Amino acid sequence: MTDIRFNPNHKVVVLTGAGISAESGIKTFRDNNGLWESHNVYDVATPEGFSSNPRLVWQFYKQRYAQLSQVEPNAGHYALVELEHFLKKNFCLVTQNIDGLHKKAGNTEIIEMHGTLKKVLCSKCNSKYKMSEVNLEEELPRCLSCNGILRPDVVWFGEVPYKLELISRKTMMADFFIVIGTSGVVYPAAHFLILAKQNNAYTIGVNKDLPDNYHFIDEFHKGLSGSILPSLVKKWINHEQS
Ligand code: BJW
Ligand code: ZN
Repeated sequence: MTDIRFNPNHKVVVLTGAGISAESGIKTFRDNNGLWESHNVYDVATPEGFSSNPRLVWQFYKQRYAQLSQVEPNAGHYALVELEHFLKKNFCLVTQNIDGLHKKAGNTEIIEMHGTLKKVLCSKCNSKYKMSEVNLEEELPRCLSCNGILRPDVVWFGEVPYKLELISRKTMMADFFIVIGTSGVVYPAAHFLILAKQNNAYTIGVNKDLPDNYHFIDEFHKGLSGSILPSLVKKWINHEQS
């Protein structure tokens, strides 16, 4: 394994998935006890599911929103704050998570490619509101300006994720691309690792199991991100040997 060290001029892109929040108590999607277990993915995470049963979809996302007030970032999230402090503008954090834990930990430059649970979107006029401004007692929250049905501002299957152009650009310029806690099953997120490799980045994986797209990883660290990421980051930024 290469003994890599970052310097502040290195451009580093980090892509995180549900695994980084697992140790905060948020269930991942595809592990055995995953979130989707009692729900068919297509019922709760597609525009078609929302059209046919918006109440069920709202029930699902209200539960997940309520959970956010009870969870805290873990050591894996905080390690990425340390990395951002070291790299400053050369650090780019892309997350598929909608839980806001990277921001709560203290990262500032975060691209939430699958949206966020903190906002809602009008399905009719596209107005956006904070989830905290919405009356969640209502079964189907409504838009204040057009009375359309509001929906969580998240990206469902069949929809185009946010900021793809920006993420592609950052990825193509990266010296290092680090994928943490994502199964590599969902595209286009899974494609960024491939794009990074094609553009000669050194690619690093951190996961408790090998992801689907592991062929594109140069250096893999098997383990729980909350346990192993803090010492990896310290080593990468040369604070201490470990
Ligand atoms: C740990 C750990 C610990 C656990 N430490 N590790 C056929 C082929 C290819 C693509 C398609 C296809 N058919 C359809 C598609 C497209 C589709 C897709 O990819 N489907 C696949 C399932 C096949 N994609 C889309 O529809 C996307 N849009 C799209 O393609 O638009 C068209 C287009 C785009 C661009 C260019 C041109 C056209 C949209 C995808 C939206 C995904 N949305 C969701 C829901 C978001 C809202 C919500 O959260 O409710 O996003 S689905 C769900 O999956 C969520 C996640 O962000 C996403 C990824 O999951 P993630 O994060 O990888 O979690 P898990 O559970 O899968 O994995 C956890 C990992 O952590 C595991 O590896 C564990 O080992 C690990 N782990 N504990 C370290 N402690
Ligand atoms: Zn509206």
